[in-house]
Amino acid sequence: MARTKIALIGGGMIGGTLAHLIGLKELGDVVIFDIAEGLPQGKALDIAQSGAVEGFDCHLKGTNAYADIEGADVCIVTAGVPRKPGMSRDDLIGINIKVMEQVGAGIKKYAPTAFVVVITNPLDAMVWALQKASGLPRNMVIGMAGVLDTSRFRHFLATELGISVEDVSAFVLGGHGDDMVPLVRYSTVAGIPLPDVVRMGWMRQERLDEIVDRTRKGGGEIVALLKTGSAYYAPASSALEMVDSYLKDKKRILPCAAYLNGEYGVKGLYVGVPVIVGAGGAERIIEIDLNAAERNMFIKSVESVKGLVDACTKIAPQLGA
Ligand code: A3D
Repeated sequence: MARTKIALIGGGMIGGTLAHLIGLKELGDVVIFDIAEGLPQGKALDIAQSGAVEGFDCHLKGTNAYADIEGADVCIVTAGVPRKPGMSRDDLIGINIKVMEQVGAGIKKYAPTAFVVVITNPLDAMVWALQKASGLPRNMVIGMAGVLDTSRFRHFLATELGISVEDVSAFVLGGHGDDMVPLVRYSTVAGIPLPDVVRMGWMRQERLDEIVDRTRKGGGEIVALLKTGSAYYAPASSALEMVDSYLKDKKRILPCAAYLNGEYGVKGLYVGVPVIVGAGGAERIIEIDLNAAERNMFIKSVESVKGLVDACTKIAPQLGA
């Protein structure tokens, strides 16, 4: 039986964390590709040596050659630059669109049947660019953001209520920006919708509003603390939840940036929505009912994504064709 091969395109903070987690979870063998010479090789060797202590069998290779990702079952893309304090995700577009063009060409040539998860920011525009540049089927290219955003929401809620994070389920829609849409009505504590948690007197409405706001700005809070880059532990865990569902055909329903072809009234954009992730990649988009306020927030978020994609097509017109 062939061993699963996972290619990490970008071996920086998230790429290195992904490689270590993949080893610990024995999800597959790992190739770390990066343009920086020595970095992917050094990380691969370091993590491989942790296998003896942790007791995992995983072949790891660091490389500067795309040929080494040949035949990968999964590619996780973090190549590019992250935010520094004072920068928005959108400030990264000029550099990262060029990176997506290179990465797309590499994946097209060497791993055209892979399931691809994009993490590079600004996420909803970069996953669009990567799909265009690689020409891979749209259902096989998705973006990671919603799993991370919901994990932040769940963490804040569980801490506030003093309960296990396992009993908090959260729902986030829209683009991965500060105007993302945390859906309070569809988020629950042990099955109890958050509006009922407020009605029961367990949490004040103002406190819930503060948590929603903190979730929206969750990435920026970490950038301000770290000062030299952005979050990487939770983003890596979040991407692997999606990869795990693909590799094991679990059919988890996960919030992912998926290509919309009319769903939610949106056509031709990648936007965060609930998706069934299985062996067929993004197998089905779940359309939930939105009330007027939720729909307005969603439309605003989609407008932001559209603005970013328009900016991409100005820098790289060949992608828009
Ligand atoms: P970092 O540690 O800088 O790693 C990026 C790596 O990409 C570096 O090792 C670079 O050498 C490498 N790289 C640059 N250009 C290329 C290229 N052309 N080909 C191959 N490799 C290249 O960043 P990071 O790992 O902290 O973050 C990676 C990306 O993820 C950034 O764009 C972040 O903004 C983004 N990010 C997204 C989320 C989401 O939730 C969507 C969360 C956190 C970070």
